[in-house]
Amino acid sequence: MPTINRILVANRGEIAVRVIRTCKDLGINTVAVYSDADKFSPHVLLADQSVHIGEAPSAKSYLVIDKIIQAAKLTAADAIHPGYGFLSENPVFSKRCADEGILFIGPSASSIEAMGDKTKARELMSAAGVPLPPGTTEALNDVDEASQIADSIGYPVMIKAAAGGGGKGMRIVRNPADFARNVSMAQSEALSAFGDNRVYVEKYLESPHHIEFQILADMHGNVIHLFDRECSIQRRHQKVVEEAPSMFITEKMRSEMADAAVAAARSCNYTGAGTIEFLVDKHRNFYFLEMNTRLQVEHPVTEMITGVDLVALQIMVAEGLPLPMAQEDIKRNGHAIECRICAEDSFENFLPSTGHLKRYRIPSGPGVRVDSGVEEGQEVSINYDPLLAKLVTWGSTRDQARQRMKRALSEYDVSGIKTTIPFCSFVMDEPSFAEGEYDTHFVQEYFEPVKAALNGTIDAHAGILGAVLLSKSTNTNGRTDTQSTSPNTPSAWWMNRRNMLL
Ligand code: MV4
Repeated sequence: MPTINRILVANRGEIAVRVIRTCKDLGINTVAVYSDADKFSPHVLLADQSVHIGEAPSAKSYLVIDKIIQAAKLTAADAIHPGYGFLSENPVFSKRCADEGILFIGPSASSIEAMGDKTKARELMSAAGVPLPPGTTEALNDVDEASQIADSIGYPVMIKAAAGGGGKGMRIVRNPADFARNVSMAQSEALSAFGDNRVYVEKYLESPHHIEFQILADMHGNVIHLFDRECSIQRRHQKVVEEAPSMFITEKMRSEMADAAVAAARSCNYTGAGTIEFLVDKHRNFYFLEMNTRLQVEHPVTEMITGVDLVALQIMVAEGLPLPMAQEDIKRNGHAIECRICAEDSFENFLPSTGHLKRYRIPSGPGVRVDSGVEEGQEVSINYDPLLAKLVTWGSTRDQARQRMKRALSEYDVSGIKTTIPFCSFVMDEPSFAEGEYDTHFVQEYFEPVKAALNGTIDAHAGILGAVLLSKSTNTNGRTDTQSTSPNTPSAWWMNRRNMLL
């Protein structure tokens, strides 16, 4: 069994920092890679070693497989953690690591490939008995035949790119007369975006919930799930606020969806951490959407309610060790909410905001976790994802987590660039969120009208939302619970061979 002594983290920002922290907990050496723009970034300062890999644009640094492999060889790293984005779901990279004798901390190239092809994924899920939105599992060839299929599914339908995912290359068709035209447009869009013109058709679900399950699989056939996350608050297919557990599903559904998620992971011989995304319609029917073969941005909400370190477990299973716990050992405790703190102007269509981080003070206190990838004084450029940090709060109840989030957002002090902090404060105070009754139309339904009203009057930042942001939350229920109240008391098998607590 390979033992990992040194991990190269092929990423930057908050996720590189997140991974390095667990490596340190486990006594594993770390290597950071950095572009011209990241010479003094936190992930570089935190790692034991660092290797410069090129110019600021990611196409010339973080995305160049040869440079990452070269850096791993130079530093004698045994393994590479890809984080999310960049090379994390690139089967060529996973394969290259294997060929070079470097452990890729993630699934095999074949699992990544199978789930990256959305028609292939639908085929596998269908065979595994996982419910799918009605539609085709094969790419559309003949438009007339496809049109008949759409008729039998019933309108509205959605045309999706086989090579797409995450909302890229999708079209809603509400009317049979528009079908053929939309198929050919979708095909040419898919060809130019992905170099693959295959598209398929699905029943379009109105106002669904986006609910996903975290799974973990080892190389010994053990697959477990770590419950669900509600990710319905999105704008332009980017999640902004996530929480665990979902308020929408019943315990019976939770257990059915968890079984489906485990079956989905088994169907592609999955190993490592993965996420099965589902759409849940208003009648509470659930359908497989896609599988993400990486650690997700929103993984901390799962960590907060289960007390598990997902990165530590990714490393263990990559080494070939069996999962140190069984399904029945995974318990839920309390509620967690995550707000994505992005360098974006929420009031200008979430346009990326760049500049000098003149002031950057992060919140802390009971039930607060901040996974941040930037520091005061840094430049925020357009070269990378606008995610600066994730603010996560835990509470023994959902409302305690929400009150703590309001307090933490009000403590967050950023100047020099615009962030999604005021938007997140708006979400926390919006009654539909406070009640836990919202779906994927949240931003459209509740934020857009408020924004329009504000833009019609005064500077939004000095307006109502500014007041919300500045107001200090006083209600934390007088409780001082922190993560340490987790019931997941360590027992002997929770200790790995490094004698570390997971
Ligand atoms: C859908 C859908 C309705 N019906 N598929 C797929 C990727 C995701 N980011 C958007 N996707 C959707 N697929 C069917 N059959 C609605 C969406 C969708 C959506 C899903 C989750 C969260 C926000 C969304 C916003 C618009 C559309």
